[in-house]
Amino acid sequence: MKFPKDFFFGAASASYQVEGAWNEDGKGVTNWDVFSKIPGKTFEGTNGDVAIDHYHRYKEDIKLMAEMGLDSYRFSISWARIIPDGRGEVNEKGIEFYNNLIDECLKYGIVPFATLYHWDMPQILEEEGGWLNKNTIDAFVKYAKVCFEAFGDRIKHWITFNETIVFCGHGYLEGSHPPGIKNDPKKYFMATHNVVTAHARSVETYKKLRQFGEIGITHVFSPAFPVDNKEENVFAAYHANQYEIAWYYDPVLKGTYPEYVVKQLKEQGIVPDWTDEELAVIKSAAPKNDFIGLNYYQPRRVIKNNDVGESSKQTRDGAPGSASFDGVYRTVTMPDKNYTKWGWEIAPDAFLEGVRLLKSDYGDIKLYVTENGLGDADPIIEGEDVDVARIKFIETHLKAIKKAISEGINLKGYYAWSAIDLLSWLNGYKKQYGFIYVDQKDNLKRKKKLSFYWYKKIIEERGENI
Ligand code: BGP
Repeated sequence: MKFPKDFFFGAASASYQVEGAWNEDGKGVTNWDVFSKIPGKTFEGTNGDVAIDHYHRYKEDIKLMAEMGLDSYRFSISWARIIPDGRGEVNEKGIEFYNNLIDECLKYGIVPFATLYHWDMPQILEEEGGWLNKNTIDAFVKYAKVCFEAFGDRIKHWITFNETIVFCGHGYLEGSHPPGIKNDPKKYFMATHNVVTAHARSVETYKKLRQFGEIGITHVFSPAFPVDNKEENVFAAYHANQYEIAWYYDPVLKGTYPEYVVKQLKEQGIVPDWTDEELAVIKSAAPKNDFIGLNYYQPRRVIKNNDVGESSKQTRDGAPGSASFDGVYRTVTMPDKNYTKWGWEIAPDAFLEGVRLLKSDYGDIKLYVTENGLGDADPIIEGEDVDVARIKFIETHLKAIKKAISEGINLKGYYAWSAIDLLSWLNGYKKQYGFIYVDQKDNLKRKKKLSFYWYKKIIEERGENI
């Protein structure tokens, strides 16, 4: 079987992780420009000031993507390039940059898939309370409208937010992303609700413009599975999925928050401060949401947390081994599973199981895998990046996607993370994901990896031999 004709074989990136040019052409300072420079916050103090200089080298990069045969490129727009102070004047130079980037994609027939918010927020807004301040919702909707009006003639696929659970969880529970607040569930839930509201209002705004494209949101897809059939562990997995899947997917797809979570938040006095008007727009926008983007890296294997009193104990970024913020469950590693060098489980089968569950909960909603990939310190042999492990990783995940499609799951595209080696938020440049190698020691020179040639062939054959 070949993948369907309208299935996108793509690859992704995010503005802060690739662009650099942090203070050029009128761009405003972002929360990440500031946060990454606080000593100890990022691996070896890396930051996105230069990143991989995609801002100046986008033509070269897109040419390589075209050579690889990408159907589509997912990138994000930096809010602070478009509206430097978050809510005021539009920066024409910022519009010009993304116009050029989009036109360069279209020149090669690459479909641009844009994310409006991949975590870099104008610093001024962050200082005014960021996602805790309801004015940020108005500012975001204005920014979204500016983008729809400027680029909507050519961009027909929009993602509002990337991984709300990550930037809110790291921002207000773990303190490892801006604004660096630790263990504050009240703020965490408040921020998530404001983001959901901003998403809903942006969907309404987009549909009113009648540009006849599609709009959705990208969520982390990390379904929880109990380690065994013990009732307490089955319950732990249920609880995890209510808080980390339903809390994010329900308002976008069903228009309401999950009762199970709302009830518990009420009991703890940490229910977000929401208005009837906000709840109404969340409800009215839900049927207009066109798709969900899934960022799938790994599932979670969970058990009941017996370490009473311990919560949010952090392990390495993203690796299993920590207790949930409420101390109810914990994620664990299992001896019979495979893990990456950074301790993330490799489990294409869990993806398949997860999307089957998603279908049973949410019906036939259109899905894209908007991120999936292997973070590795690639082997370099005689100057060549021979990333065999990445090929294997992507191949097995594409196989799972193919199976899902054959079962009638509405999956319309796959975006490998990432198109090109880039800056990892907390792991610097040593954790690589790309098809294209970027030589940090030689003027950021681009070089094709083994996976580049492999993915090119997969796309040419439309995945027939997977
Ligand atoms: C996702 C983010 C990406 C990217 C990826 C890999 O959560 O959306 O921006 O960073 O994870 O993460 P890491 O670089 O930490 O391995």
